[in-house]
Amino acid sequence: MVQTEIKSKDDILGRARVRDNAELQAYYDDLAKFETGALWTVANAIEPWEPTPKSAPVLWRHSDLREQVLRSIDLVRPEDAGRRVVYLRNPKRQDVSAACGWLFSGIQVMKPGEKAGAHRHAASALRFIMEGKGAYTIVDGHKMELGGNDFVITPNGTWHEHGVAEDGETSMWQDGLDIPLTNCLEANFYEVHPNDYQTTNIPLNDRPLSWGGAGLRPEMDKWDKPYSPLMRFAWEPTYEALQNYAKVTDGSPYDGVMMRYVNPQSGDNPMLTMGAHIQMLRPSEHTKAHRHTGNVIYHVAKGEGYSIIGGKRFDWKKNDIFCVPAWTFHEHCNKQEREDTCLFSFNDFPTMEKLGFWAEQALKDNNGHQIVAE
Ligand code: 1HN
Repeated sequence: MVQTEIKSKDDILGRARVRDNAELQAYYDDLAKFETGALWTVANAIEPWEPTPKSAPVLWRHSDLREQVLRSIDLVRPEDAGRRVVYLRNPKRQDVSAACGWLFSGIQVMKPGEKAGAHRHAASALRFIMEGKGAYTIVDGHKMELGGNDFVITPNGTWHEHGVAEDGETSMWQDGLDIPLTNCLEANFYEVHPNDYQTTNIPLNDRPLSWGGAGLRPEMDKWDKPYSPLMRFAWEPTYEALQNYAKVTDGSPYDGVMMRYVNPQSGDNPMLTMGAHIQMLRPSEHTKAHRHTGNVIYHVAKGEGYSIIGGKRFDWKKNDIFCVPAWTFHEHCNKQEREDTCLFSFNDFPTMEKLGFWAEQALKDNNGHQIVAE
């Protein structure tokens, strides 16, 4: 039968457009008996015209979550839970426990004197500190103290444990992991430390003390690992760098004043699979909309504003977390007229770039701004 009637965007030469009939159905049934199928029955679904993200844009409000996270302290011990984490569940990614795309995120809480044991896994992890005093993490024997808005990495395969000093305060941080990605690729391993906790002679804070000097490379610190020798990026120098950069740049029309956390030895991303940014929106700054491959999870580090993501407005303030799924238009706005606002974010861009999947597009219509759905 000759097909002439155009039914959809897919009904063109170069797309699968075979109409069903009884003879074909019988053929498909026979193919199925041998664990096979006709490509043209699935071709359009596995070859979308452009990325079709499964994740929904979501805002997780600190005002909702803080109390819920604190409740877990009296309900479970880190020794029993492994990690006392309330994870952020994307309504459309519950099957893989992802917050967005193939990225996991959660909020972890520990009280003074608590210690979560050492383990390692193929997935990479990062943390952004929200509140508390005396928190620390130990990564392959390198113990680092953590303060508010510090960013710390746990590269794949490194032993890691966390705790809060006896004289510290209950501490909370956001965890970010590529564990859904690692599981999707069927590459995850998990191991518990044979001695439960690491023992180390390495001086406290040796990573930031060796590599934290801007533009300075420690001559005697030989580092041949594929991840950053600077594992903790403290907030004060980060914010100072942003403020300085803001003095001499107009910034990006899509991201404002944006800086990437990098491995100071190589200039590459701090870890192989995940990247991170800090960005500043100046008073009343409203960026233009763009979209790109790769998923992003944002954490409001300072101030308040809103983002329009996929045509929907999300109003946020300090310690709120929100996500921008792949290939979804997004723009950000600082609602404050006198103060800057800062967004920390982490992403899967290094994976996208290494696989050759990076793509980016500006919104052309409506002067670069989305129309907000009511
Ligand atoms: C993990 O190892 C940590 O080390 C936190 O603090 C969250 C979520 C899934 C798998 C491993 C941590 C995690 C995790």
